[in-house]
Amino acid sequence: MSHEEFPTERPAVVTCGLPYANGNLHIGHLRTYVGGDVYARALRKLGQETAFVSGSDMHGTPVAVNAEQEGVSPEAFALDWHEIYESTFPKFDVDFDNYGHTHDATNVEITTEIVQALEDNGHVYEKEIMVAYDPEEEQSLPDRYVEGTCPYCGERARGDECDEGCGRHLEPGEIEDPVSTITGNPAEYREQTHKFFRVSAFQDYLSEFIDRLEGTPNARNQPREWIEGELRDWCITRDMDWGIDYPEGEGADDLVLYVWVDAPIEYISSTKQYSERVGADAYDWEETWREDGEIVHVIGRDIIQHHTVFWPAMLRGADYSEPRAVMASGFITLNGKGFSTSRNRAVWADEYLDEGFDPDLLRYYLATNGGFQQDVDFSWERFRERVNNELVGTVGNFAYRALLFAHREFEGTPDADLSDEVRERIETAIDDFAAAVNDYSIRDAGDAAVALAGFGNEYIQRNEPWNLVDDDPERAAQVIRDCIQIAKAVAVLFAPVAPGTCERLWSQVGGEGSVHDVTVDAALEPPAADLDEPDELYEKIPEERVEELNAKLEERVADAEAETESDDESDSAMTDTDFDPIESDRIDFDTFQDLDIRVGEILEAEGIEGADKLARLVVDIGVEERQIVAGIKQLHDLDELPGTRVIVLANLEKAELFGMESNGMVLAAGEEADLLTTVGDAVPGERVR
Ligand code: B3M
Ligand code: ZN
Repeated sequence: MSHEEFPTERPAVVTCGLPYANGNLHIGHLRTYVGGDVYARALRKLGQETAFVSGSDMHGTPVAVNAEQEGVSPEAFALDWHEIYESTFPKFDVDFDNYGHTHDATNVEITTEIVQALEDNGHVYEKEIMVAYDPEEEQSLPDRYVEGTCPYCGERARGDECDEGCGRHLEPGEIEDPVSTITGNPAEYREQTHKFFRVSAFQDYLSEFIDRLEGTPNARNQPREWIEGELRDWCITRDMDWGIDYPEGEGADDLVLYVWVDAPIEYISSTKQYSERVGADAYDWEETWREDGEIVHVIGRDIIQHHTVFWPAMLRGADYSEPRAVMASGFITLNGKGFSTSRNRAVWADEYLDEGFDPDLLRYYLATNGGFQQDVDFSWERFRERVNNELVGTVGNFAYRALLFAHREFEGTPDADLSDEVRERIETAIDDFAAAVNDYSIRDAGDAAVALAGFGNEYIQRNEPWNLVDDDPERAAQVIRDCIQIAKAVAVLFAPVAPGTCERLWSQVGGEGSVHDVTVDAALEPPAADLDEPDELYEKIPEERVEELNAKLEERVADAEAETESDDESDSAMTDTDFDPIESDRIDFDTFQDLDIRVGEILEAEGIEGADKLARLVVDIGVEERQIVAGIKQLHDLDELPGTRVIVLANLEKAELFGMESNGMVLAAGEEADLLTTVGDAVPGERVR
């Protein structure tokens, strides 16, 4: 690591905190990934050689506990989510050079090597400790298998983190009044031998490290207290099956590594996989990780301690390079309240795209609606405001006006030299952009580009080229020539935040190749002489859309709450007569007509391996055969189903369930999924009216 300004001569790697492969991604999760992607692209714009990597976090109790609830193996469960994440990120133009996962061979190998190096270098010791144990289940209760009271702040906490209180990492045995999350019974403490990493021995090193660490101020300030206080050693083993085995021959063969050991190592493994793919001449992972490359970690602020205490000590202890910077994002709320997966209080990543919004709009919002370390709120109202005022009003409006004028009046870029005023303004924008990157502020980098477009609007307004074309065509040509250059510079400088729309703008100014392959210098290179007719980059969001989206969200939250309530009641109060009341809102006949309901015949039915409720059906609906995933695995004898007539909602949007496409819905009644059928001789394909 150097502390020279970017760009430096050394390769950089930008990493994003690994998402646990255990559930759906919402737009709040995307803040870190968009942030990392913008930062990696911005570094490249400065000419910095940069790899951008991440991967799925497959191990640990966050995955094991959720897999158990679904009744599937942690491996199958995590792999399914991994595949979903892998395909979701590119849809938001979060383009990792490599996206691996912690259970792949590269990570198992490098993790084993690093732990072995820590053992060999004398940084690991064995100790007998008391670990939580569930006597009824006869099993140890690591991490999320146990809850209780945080010994530091008194809040309710999970076994290894005080996520609602002081945010500290908790060691096994520390949590007070432990309760098993499996049975709800009080847990016992039992003695067990575990491996400990001697973090305490790195105190002097870490005090110096934290002084040189760059990034957002929270990542430097928050850990000081821990580093300068009593620095405790970390238990790096767990008594569970799911994880990477402790290296052989070290006396811990029945234990796996704590998830926080192999998770950050995936940053290295993922970089290595990238090198292996492109060749070490193109990118050498060892130069980065062994010879002081520029390592930048982009994370959520809840995992600062792991990245600024535990991880650098581990890197140091195993002779790897230390991070140059940690950028830790603030939290994100939705309409002022927390996102909640269980209460369906979220805007899901795929839902955002299904609404037909361009990913650049969300990227812009997430990257610039507050400083990276600030907490930000998402609301559709604010989203609309920012899109309409800044993307449509400033960036899009300027580019379209300038390019349309050039196309109509000059059929392209007029033959004139760039004015000094505009050259200097673009140079200032480039300097602001570079300063923002060196300041780890993606918001300022985005603002530098938008401010330049704002200047463009002001410039065109002030010079009124439309009034000059007849009287002073030379001056008109000059103004438009300047404006095309500004549009080109905006395409270059705004590309990290809005990669898709800037690629379009780049081609509208006649840029060659991809805007993502050029550096900031291209902002001042002459635009092409011939320009096609431009189209608009962004579209206004009407107010009704916001109302509609808010209503959808409220309805979903209410549904989720009603569901939890009825689940709570189902054991006691549910009787045969407890049916939902009839909806008071009537629908009109046209709305009913919108439903394309068909008679179908089941051709195949099989359980989906690993999923406890889902079955895959192939249904003939006359016009075509459909694959439909239905939650009927335990409710029907699947072998009996082929040949059964069913009723299918054929124009329901496609969904992906357990990694499988479900194209339509088989209608069924009640808790037991009693399948709807026909009593006469309607054939598959017939519409239900
Ligand atoms: N999987 C997710 C979290 O705690 C965790 C990050 C690992 S980064 C090496 O936010
Ligand atoms: Zn606490």
